[in-house]
Amino acid sequence: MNYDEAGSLTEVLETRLRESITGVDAPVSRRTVLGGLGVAGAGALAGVGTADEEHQDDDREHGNFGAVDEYRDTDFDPHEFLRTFNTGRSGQDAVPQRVSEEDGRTVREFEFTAVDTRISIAPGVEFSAWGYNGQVPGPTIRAVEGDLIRIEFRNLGRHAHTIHPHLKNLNPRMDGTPQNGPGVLDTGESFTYEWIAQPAGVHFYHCHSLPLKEHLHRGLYGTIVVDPDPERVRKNPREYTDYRGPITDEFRTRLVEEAKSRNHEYSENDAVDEMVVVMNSFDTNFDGDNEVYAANTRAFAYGVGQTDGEGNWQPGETKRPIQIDKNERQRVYLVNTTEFDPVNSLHTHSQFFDYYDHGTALTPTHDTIDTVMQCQAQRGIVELDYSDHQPGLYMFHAHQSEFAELGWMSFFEVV
Ligand SMILES: [Cu+2]
Repeated sequence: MNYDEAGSLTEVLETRLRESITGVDAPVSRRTVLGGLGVAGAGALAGVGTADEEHQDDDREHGNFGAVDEYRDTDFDPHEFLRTFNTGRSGQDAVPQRVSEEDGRTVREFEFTAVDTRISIAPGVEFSAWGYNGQVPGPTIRAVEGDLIRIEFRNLGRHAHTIHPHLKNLNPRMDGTPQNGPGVLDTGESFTYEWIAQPAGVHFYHCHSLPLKEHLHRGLYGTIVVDPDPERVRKNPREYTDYRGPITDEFRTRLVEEAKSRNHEYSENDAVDEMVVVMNSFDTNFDGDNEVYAANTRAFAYGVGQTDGEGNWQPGETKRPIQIDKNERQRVYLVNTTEFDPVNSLHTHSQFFDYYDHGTALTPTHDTIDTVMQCQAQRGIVELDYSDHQPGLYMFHAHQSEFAELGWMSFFEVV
Protein backbone atom coordinates (compact mmCIF):
# COMPACT_ATOMS: atom_id res chain seq x y z
CA MET A 1 0.00 0.00 0.00
CA ASN A 2 1.53 3.33 -0.96
CA TYR A 3 1.46 6.48 1.11
CA ASP A 4 -1.15 8.26 -1.01
CA GLU A 5 -3.57 5.36 -0.90
CA ALA A 6 -3.03 4.83 2.81
CA GLY A 7 -3.54 8.55 3.36
CA SER A 8 -6.78 8.55 1.36
CA LEU A 9 -8.10 5.56 3.27
CA THR A 10 -7.31 7.21 6.60
CA GLU A 11 -8.96 10.42 5.52
CA VAL A 12 -12.13 8.79 4.19
CA LEU A 13 -12.61 6.78 7.37
CA GLU A 14 -11.80 9.71 9.63
CA THR A 15 -14.19 12.03 7.79
CA ARG A 16 -16.96 9.48 7.97
CA LEU A 17 -16.36 8.97 11.68
CA ARG A 18 -16.32 12.69 12.38
CA GLU A 19 -19.51 13.28 10.42
CA SER A 20 -21.25 10.42 12.13
CA ILE A 21 -20.68 12.15 15.46
CA THR A 22 -20.75 15.86 14.72
CA GLY A 23 -22.88 16.01 11.58
CA VAL A 24 -26.20 15.27 13.19
CA ASP A 25 -28.10 17.21 15.84
CA ALA A 26 -29.54 14.34 17.82
CA PRO A 27 -27.43 11.55 19.25
CA VAL A 28 -27.58 8.69 16.79
CA SER A 29 -26.39 5.18 17.37
CA ARG A 30 -23.29 4.30 15.41
CA ARG A 31 -25.03 1.22 14.06
CA THR A 32 -27.70 3.38 12.50
CA VAL A 33 -25.07 5.66 11.03
CA LEU A 34 -23.20 2.82 9.42
CA GLY A 35 -26.35 1.14 8.20
CA GLY A 36 -25.40 -1.86 10.23
CA LEU A 37 -27.52 -3.88 12.56
CA GLY A 38 -30.68 -1.86 12.53
CA VAL A 39 -32.06 0.90 14.64
CA ALA A 40 -30.94 0.26 18.17
CA GLY A 41 -31.06 4.02 18.54
CA ALA A 42 -30.03 6.17 21.44
CA GLY A 43 -33.55 6.18 22.83
CA ALA A 44 -33.75 2.43 23.11
CA LEU A 45 -30.57 2.30 25.11
CA ALA A 46 -31.06 5.46 27.17
CA GLY A 47 -30.46 4.98 30.83
CA VAL A 48 -27.55 2.58 30.51
CA GLY A 49 -25.17 4.15 32.96
CA THR A 50 -26.43 7.59 32.07
CA ALA A 51 -29.16 8.32 34.55
CA ASP A 52 -27.93 11.41 36.29
CA GLU A 53 -27.88 15.12 35.72
CA GLU A 54 -24.23 15.27 34.94
CA HIS A 55 -24.70 13.18 31.85
CA GLN A 56 -27.30 15.51 30.55
CA ASP A 57 -24.77 18.29 31.01
CA ASP A 58 -22.24 16.20 29.20
CA ASP A 59 -24.60 15.55 26.34
CA ARG A 60 -25.12 19.26 25.94
CA GLU A 61 -21.40 19.85 26.09
CA HIS A 62 -21.08 17.61 23.10
CA GLY A 63 -22.46 20.43 21.03
CA ASN A 64 -19.22 22.35 21.61
CA PHE A 65 -16.95 20.83 19.08
CA GLY A 66 -13.60 22.25 18.16
CA ALA A 67 -12.97 23.46 14.67
CA VAL A 68 -12.97 20.61 12.19
CA ASP A 69 -9.50 19.08 11.78
CA GLU A 70 -8.21 20.61 14.96
CA TYR A 71 -7.30 18.97 18.19
CA ARG A 72 -7.98 21.26 21.11
CA ASP A 73 -6.20 19.01 23.56
CA THR A 74 -2.53 19.37 22.76
CA ASP A 75 -1.18 17.77 25.93
CA PHE A 76 -1.71 14.16 24.95
CA ASP A 77 0.14 12.76 21.98
CA PRO A 78 -0.50 9.08 21.17
CA HIS A 79 2.95 8.93 19.57
CA GLU A 80 4.65 10.08 22.75
CA PHE A 81 2.43 7.93 24.95
CA LEU A 82 3.40 4.81 23.00
CA ARG A 83 6.94 4.78 24.37
CA THR A 84 6.65 6.88 27.52
CA PHE A 85 7.62 4.48 30.29
CA ASN A 86 10.88 3.11 31.68
CA THR A 87 12.23 1.59 28.53
CA GLY A 88 15.80 1.86 29.73
CA ARG A 89 16.66 3.61 26.48
CA SER A 90 18.51 6.88 26.74
CA GLY A 91 16.67 9.91 25.50
CA GLN A 92 13.26 8.38 26.10
CA ASP A 93 10.86 9.89 28.59
CA ALA A 94 9.81 7.86 31.56
CA VAL A 95 6.86 8.48 33.84
CA PRO A 96 8.06 10.63 36.77
CA GLN A 97 8.86 8.51 39.81
CA ARG A 98 11.08 8.43 42.87
CA VAL A 99 13.24 5.33 43.16
CA SER A 100 14.72 4.29 46.48
CA GLU A 101 15.61 1.23 48.54
CA GLU A 102 13.70 0.01 51.58
CA ASP A 103 14.53 -3.26 53.36
CA GLY A 104 16.53 -4.49 50.39
CA ARG A 105 13.63 -3.82 48.00
CA THR A 106 13.48 -1.26 45.22
CA VAL A 107 10.63 1.17 45.83
CA ARG A 108 9.05 3.12 42.97
CA GLU A 109 6.86 5.98 44.10
CA PHE A 110 4.37 7.68 41.81
CA GLU A 111 1.97 10.56 42.37
CA PHE A 112 -1.43 10.00 40.80
CA THR A 113 -4.50 12.18 40.77
CA ALA A 114 -7.92 11.56 39.28
CA VAL A 115 -9.29 14.59 37.45
CA ASP A 116 -12.20 15.51 35.21
CA THR A 117 -10.92 16.60 31.86
CA ARG A 118 -11.77 16.92 28.19
CA ILE A 119 -9.82 14.95 25.66
CA SER A 120 -9.71 14.94 21.87
CA ILE A 121 -10.57 11.52 20.48
CA ALA A 122 -10.79 12.55 16.81
CA PRO A 123 -10.30 15.87 15.04
CA GLY A 124 -13.07 18.13 16.30
CA VAL A 125 -14.49 15.47 18.62
CA GLU A 126 -14.06 15.91 22.35
CA PHE A 127 -15.02 13.66 25.20
CA SER A 128 -15.65 14.50 28.86
CA ALA A 129 -13.19 12.10 30.40
CA TRP A 130 -11.99 11.20 33.84
CA GLY A 131 -8.27 10.51 33.77
CA TYR A 132 -5.42 9.56 36.05
CA ASN A 133 -3.07 12.55 36.00
CA GLY A 134 -5.42 14.06 33.44
CA GLN A 135 -4.55 11.64 30.66
CA VAL A 136 -6.26 8.69 29.00
CA PRO A 137 -4.87 6.06 29.24
CA GLY A 138 -3.20 6.82 32.56
CA PRO A 139 0.59 6.76 32.90
CA THR A 140 2.30 3.42 32.25
CA ILE A 141 3.85 2.01 35.41
CA ARG A 142 6.89 -0.19 34.92
CA ALA A 143 8.66 -2.07 37.69
CA VAL A 144 10.76 -5.16 38.14
CA GLU A 145 9.25 -8.24 39.73
CA GLY A 146 9.50 -7.88 43.51
CA ASP A 147 9.72 -4.07 43.53
CA LEU A 148 7.33 -2.13 45.71
CA ILE A 149 5.02 0.16 43.74
CA ARG A 150 3.81 3.01 45.94
CA ILE A 151 1.16 5.34 44.59
CA GLU A 152 0.21 8.51 46.41
CA PHE A 153 -3.28 8.95 45.06
CA ARG A 154 -5.37 12.09 45.44
CA ASN A 155 -8.85 12.42 44.01
CA LEU A 156 -9.36 15.84 42.43
CA GLY A 157 -12.39 14.77 40.39
CA ARG A 158 -16.05 15.38 41.12
CA HIS A 159 -16.82 11.68 41.64
CA ALA A 160 -15.47 9.09 44.08
CA HIS A 161 -12.64 6.97 42.68
CA THR A 162 -10.10 4.28 43.55
CA ILE A 163 -7.16 2.50 41.91
CA HIS A 164 -7.54 -1.25 41.62
CA PRO A 165 -4.46 -3.19 40.42
CA HIS A 166 -4.54 -6.40 38.43
CA LEU A 167 -1.56 -7.76 40.37
CA LYS A 168 -1.04 -10.56 42.87
CA ASN A 169 -1.76 -8.38 45.87
CA LEU A 170 -1.46 -9.88 49.34
CA ASN A 171 -3.14 -7.13 51.34
CA PRO A 172 -6.89 -6.59 50.90
CA ARG A 173 -6.58 -2.97 52.10
CA MET A 174 -4.67 -2.26 48.91
CA ASP A 175 -7.18 -3.78 46.49
CA GLY A 176 -8.77 -0.46 45.56
CA THR A 177 -12.36 -1.71 45.82
CA PRO A 178 -15.22 0.10 47.57
CA GLN A 179 -15.47 -2.70 50.15
CA ASN A 180 -11.83 -2.75 51.31
CA GLY A 181 -9.32 -0.49 53.02
CA PRO A 182 -10.17 3.17 52.54
CA GLY A 183 -13.02 2.30 50.17
CA VAL A 184 -13.82 4.90 47.55
CA LEU A 185 -12.06 8.23 47.89
CA ASP A 186 -14.29 11.27 47.70
CA THR A 187 -13.28 14.55 46.15
CA GLY A 188 -10.18 15.88 47.89
CA GLU A 189 -9.38 12.64 49.73
CA SER A 190 -6.12 10.79 49.32
CA PHE A 191 -4.63 7.38 50.04
CA THR A 192 -1.29 5.71 49.47
CA TYR A 193 -1.54 2.35 47.73
CA GLU A 194 1.33 -0.13 48.00
CA TRP A 195 1.59 -3.17 45.77
CA ILE A 196 4.37 -5.68 45.23
CA ALA A 197 5.09 -5.91 41.50
CA GLN A 198 4.10 -9.51 40.79
CA PRO A 199 3.75 -11.64 38.77
CA ALA A 200 5.98 -10.64 35.84
CA GLY A 201 3.86 -9.69 32.85
CA VAL A 202 1.71 -6.95 31.43
CA HIS A 203 -1.07 -5.88 33.72
CA PHE A 204 -3.71 -3.28 34.22
CA TYR A 205 -5.02 -0.81 36.77
CA HIS A 206 -8.37 0.92 36.86
CA CYS A 207 -10.90 2.65 39.05
CA HIS A 208 -13.25 0.24 40.80
CA SER A 209 -16.00 2.67 41.84
CA LEU A 210 -19.56 1.87 40.88
CA PRO A 211 -21.04 1.84 38.33
CA LEU A 212 -17.86 0.16 37.21
CA LYS A 213 -18.39 0.33 33.47
CA GLU A 214 -18.91 4.05 33.64
CA HIS A 215 -15.74 4.72 35.64
CA LEU A 216 -13.82 2.54 33.21
CA HIS A 217 -15.12 3.91 29.95
CA ARG A 218 -14.56 7.49 31.10
CA GLY A 219 -10.84 6.77 31.03
CA LEU A 220 -9.65 5.70 34.48
CA TYR A 221 -7.28 2.91 33.46
CA GLY A 222 -3.66 2.28 32.62
CA THR A 223 -0.96 -0.31 32.08
CA ILE A 224 1.45 -1.94 34.52
CA VAL A 225 4.48 -3.66 33.03
CA VAL A 226 6.30 -5.99 35.45
CA ASP A 227 9.70 -7.12 34.18
CA PRO A 228 10.82 -10.64 35.10
CA ASP A 229 13.86 -10.89 37.38
CA PRO A 230 16.38 -13.10 35.50
CA GLU A 231 17.89 -14.46 38.72
CA ARG A 232 14.49 -15.54 39.93
CA VAL A 233 13.84 -17.15 36.54
CA ARG A 234 17.09 -19.11 36.85
CA LYS A 235 15.99 -20.47 40.24
CA ASN A 236 12.31 -21.06 39.42
CA PRO A 237 12.09 -21.72 35.68
CA ARG A 238 8.83 -23.68 35.92
CA GLU A 239 6.98 -20.57 37.05
CA TYR A 240 7.75 -18.92 33.71
CA THR A 241 6.69 -21.54 31.19
CA ASP A 242 3.81 -23.87 30.41
CA TYR A 243 6.31 -26.44 29.17
CA ARG A 244 6.10 -29.54 31.34
CA GLY A 245 9.08 -31.53 30.04
CA PRO A 246 12.53 -31.63 31.62
CA ILE A 247 14.24 -28.30 32.23
CA THR A 248 17.61 -28.75 30.57
CA ASP A 249 20.46 -26.32 31.13
CA GLU A 250 19.95 -25.10 27.61
CA PHE A 251 16.25 -24.43 28.15
CA ARG A 252 16.93 -22.69 31.46
CA THR A 253 19.50 -20.45 29.78
CA ARG A 254 16.99 -19.61 27.05
CA LEU A 255 14.41 -18.56 29.64
CA VAL A 256 16.97 -16.44 31.50
CA GLU A 257 18.01 -14.72 28.26
CA GLU A 258 14.38 -14.03 27.42
CA ALA A 259 13.87 -12.58 30.92
CA LYS A 260 16.84 -10.25 30.39
CA SER A 261 15.39 -9.04 27.10
CA ARG A 262 12.15 -8.24 28.97
CA ASN A 263 13.89 -6.43 31.80
CA HIS A 264 14.62 -2.76 31.17
CA GLU A 265 17.57 -2.83 33.59
CA TYR A 266 19.51 -5.27 31.37
CA SER A 267 21.36 -4.32 28.21
CA GLU A 268 19.72 -7.26 26.36
CA ASN A 269 16.56 -5.15 26.47
CA ASP A 270 18.18 -2.43 24.35
CA ALA A 271 17.71 -4.41 21.14
CA VAL A 272 13.93 -4.43 21.60
CA ASP A 273 11.65 -1.58 20.57
CA GLU A 274 8.91 -1.63 23.20
CA MET A 275 5.56 0.11 23.05
CA VAL A 276 2.27 0.21 24.92
CA VAL A 277 -0.93 -0.07 22.90
CA VAL A 278 -4.18 0.28 24.83
CA MET A 279 -7.25 -0.66 22.80
CA ASN A 280 -9.94 1.71 24.04
CA SER A 281 -13.30 3.06 23.03
CA PHE A 282 -15.62 5.96 23.75
CA ASP A 283 -19.36 6.22 24.13
CA THR A 284 -19.72 9.84 23.10
CA ASN A 285 -23.49 10.09 23.58
CA PHE A 286 -23.70 7.93 26.73
CA ASP A 287 -26.12 5.44 25.24
CA GLY A 288 -24.17 2.38 26.36
CA ASP A 289 -22.67 1.80 22.93
CA ASN A 290 -19.29 2.97 21.61
CA GLU A 291 -19.05 5.53 18.83
CA VAL A 292 -15.25 5.76 18.61
CA TYR A 293 -12.56 3.09 18.86
CA ALA A 294 -8.84 3.69 19.06
CA ALA A 295 -5.39 2.43 19.78
CA ASN A 296 -4.25 4.82 22.52
CA THR A 297 -7.31 7.06 22.61
CA ARG A 298 -7.19 9.04 19.38
CA ALA A 299 -8.96 7.54 16.37
CA PHE A 300 -6.61 6.89 13.45
CA ALA A 301 -3.64 8.49 15.27
CA TYR A 302 -1.37 5.86 13.71
CA GLY A 303 -3.03 6.17 10.33
CA VAL A 304 -1.41 7.98 7.45
CA GLY A 305 -1.65 11.73 7.12
CA GLN A 306 -0.06 13.99 4.56
CA THR A 307 3.44 13.15 3.46
CA ASP A 308 5.69 13.98 0.59
CA GLY A 309 5.34 10.36 -0.51
CA GLU A 310 8.68 9.48 1.04
CA GLY A 311 7.52 9.14 4.60
CA ASN A 312 8.43 12.69 5.52
CA TRP A 313 5.48 14.04 7.43
CA GLN A 314 4.21 17.52 6.81
CA PRO A 315 4.86 19.86 9.74
CA GLY A 316 2.13 19.57 12.34
CA GLU A 317 0.72 16.35 10.88
CA THR A 318 -0.68 14.37 13.79
CA LYS A 319 -1.63 11.22 11.88
CA ARG A 320 1.37 9.10 11.17
CA PRO A 321 2.26 5.43 11.40
CA ILE A 322 4.40 3.91 14.11
CA GLN A 323 7.88 3.92 12.66
CA ILE A 324 9.91 0.81 13.38
CA ASP A 325 13.44 -0.26 12.57
CA LYS A 326 13.42 -3.59 10.72
CA ASN A 327 16.63 -4.63 12.48
CA GLU A 328 15.03 -4.45 15.90
CA ARG A 329 12.55 -6.77 17.51
CA GLN A 330 9.21 -5.12 18.31
CA ARG A 331 7.37 -5.80 21.54
CA VAL A 332 3.87 -4.46 21.98
CA TYR A 333 2.32 -4.48 25.44
CA LEU A 334 -1.29 -4.83 24.33
CA VAL A 335 -4.12 -4.07 26.77
CA ASN A 336 -7.85 -4.17 26.11
CA THR A 337 -9.77 -1.56 28.11
CA THR A 338 -12.78 -1.48 25.76
CA GLU A 339 -16.06 -1.16 27.61
CA PHE A 340 -19.53 -2.26 26.34
CA ASP A 341 -18.13 -4.59 23.65
CA PRO A 342 -17.02 -7.91 25.16
CA VAL A 343 -14.07 -8.50 22.83
CA ASN A 344 -11.48 -6.52 20.92
CA SER A 345 -8.69 -7.81 18.71
CA LEU A 346 -5.42 -7.11 16.93
CA HIS A 347 -4.68 -8.26 13.40
CA THR A 348 -1.40 -7.62 11.55
CA HIS A 349 -1.16 -7.47 7.76
CA SER A 350 1.58 -9.42 5.97
CA GLN A 351 2.98 -10.53 9.27
CA PHE A 352 2.65 -13.16 11.99
CA PHE A 353 3.58 -12.68 15.60
CA ASP A 354 4.15 -14.54 18.86
CA TYR A 355 1.70 -13.86 21.65
CA TYR A 356 2.24 -14.21 25.40
CA ASP A 357 -1.12 -14.06 27.17
CA HIS A 358 -0.86 -11.71 30.18
CA GLY A 359 2.89 -11.77 29.55
CA THR A 360 3.30 -14.07 32.53
CA ALA A 361 5.31 -16.76 30.74
CA LEU A 362 8.57 -16.51 28.82
CA THR A 363 7.46 -19.05 26.22
CA PRO A 364 4.65 -17.96 23.90
CA THR A 365 1.03 -18.90 24.38
CA HIS A 366 0.63 -18.76 20.59
CA ASP A 367 3.38 -19.08 17.99
CA THR A 368 3.01 -17.50 14.60
CA ILE A 369 -0.49 -16.03 14.56
CA ASP A 370 -1.76 -12.92 12.80
CA THR A 371 -4.87 -12.28 14.88
CA VAL A 372 -5.45 -12.35 18.59
CA MET A 373 -8.53 -11.45 20.57
CA GLN A 374 -8.75 -10.12 24.09
CA CYS A 375 -11.80 -9.89 26.31
CA GLN A 376 -12.31 -6.86 28.53
CA ALA A 377 -9.25 -6.35 30.79
CA GLN A 378 -7.27 -9.07 29.02
CA ARG A 379 -3.78 -8.16 27.93
CA GLY A 380 -0.69 -9.75 26.50
CA ILE A 381 2.65 -9.27 24.81
CA VAL A 382 2.89 -9.27 21.01
CA GLU A 383 6.36 -9.85 19.57
CA LEU A 384 7.05 -8.97 15.96
CA ASP A 385 9.99 -9.31 13.64
CA TYR A 386 9.95 -7.32 10.38
CA SER A 387 13.56 -8.08 9.42
CA ASP A 388 12.45 -10.00 6.28
CA HIS A 389 10.07 -7.31 5.10
CA GLN A 390 10.62 -4.65 2.50
CA PRO A 391 10.42 -1.11 3.85
CA GLY A 392 6.99 0.49 3.72
CA LEU A 393 3.58 0.56 5.29
CA TYR A 394 2.02 -2.45 6.99
CA MET A 395 -1.46 -2.13 8.38
CA PHE A 396 -2.67 -3.45 11.74
CA HIS A 397 -6.14 -3.07 13.20
CA ALA A 398 -9.01 -4.61 15.11
CA HIS A 399 -10.51 -7.40 13.06
CA GLN A 400 -13.96 -6.38 14.11
CA SER A 401 -14.22 -4.35 10.93
CA GLU A 402 -16.64 -1.94 12.56
CA PHE A 403 -14.04 -1.06 15.21
CA ALA A 404 -11.42 -0.55 12.50
CA GLU A 405 -13.66 1.79 10.52
CA LEU A 406 -14.50 3.74 13.66
CA GLY A 407 -10.92 4.50 14.57
CA TRP A 408 -8.90 1.39 15.48
CA MET A 409 -6.89 1.21 12.28
CA SER A 410 -3.14 1.78 12.30
CA PHE A 411 0.05 1.27 10.35
CA PHE A 412 3.62 0.33 11.04
CA GLU A 413 6.13 2.07 8.82
CA VAL A 414 9.06 -0.30 8.43
CA VAL A 415 12.32 1.51 7.70
CU1 LIG B 1 -13.86 6.14 39.34
